[in-house]
Amino acid sequence: MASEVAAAIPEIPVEAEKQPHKLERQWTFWFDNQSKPKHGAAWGSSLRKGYTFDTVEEFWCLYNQIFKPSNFSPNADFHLFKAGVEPKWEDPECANGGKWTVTSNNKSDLDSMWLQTLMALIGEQFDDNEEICGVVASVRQKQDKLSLWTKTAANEAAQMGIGRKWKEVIDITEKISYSFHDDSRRESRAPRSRYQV
Ligand code: MGP
Repeated sequence: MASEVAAAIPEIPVEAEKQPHKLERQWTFWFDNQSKPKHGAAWGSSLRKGYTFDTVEEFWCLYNQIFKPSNFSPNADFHLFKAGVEPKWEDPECANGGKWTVTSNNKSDLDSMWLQTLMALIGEQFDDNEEICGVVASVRQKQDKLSLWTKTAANEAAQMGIGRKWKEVIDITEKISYSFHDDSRRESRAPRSRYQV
């Protein structure tokens, strides 16, 4: 009996077992530690490119060692963006874009929403993957925040689809709002909400 069972199990070549699991594309982690801003420093002067990866194994290693929000200090921002796209309004992929934002009063909610979002991004779970730029986790004293950046703010249908899917991914039912980077550039106050889902 034991030999029949053994015979039924296909032999996996040792080399194949060791192959890392490739992702659809390369992604980059970034961080911005604004906890000690230099006086008069321009926005983005503390933004640093972290690591670029393209395997599941590298992702877990980076996530576990560094990129968990509960490890983050107050006022830090952490980003996961497609490789080649900078987490700035000035980047050509982001320039005409905007962001969905969800706030959180609870550190463990932020941890879990961040992880679910990262997995959905690297697993290419959004129908309109080409519309996605990346995600930012902002750790703040008053209220933490996650923002999902997308490429073509004026494309309402695409943004609504992404917003709905994101709510499913992070498992929330409350309304979330979408703002245009263009409005953020022009208005010093919180930019107005253009779409809600
Ligand atoms: P924000 O994205 O609204 O940050 O930008 P947050 O986290 O809501 O605010 P905080 O006070 O809690 O940190 C806040 C300000 O940062 C903006 O009004 C801009 O002055 C500057 N800023 C933010 N971003 C994302 C950019 C950017 O991409 N480019 C430039 N030039 N400035 C930015």
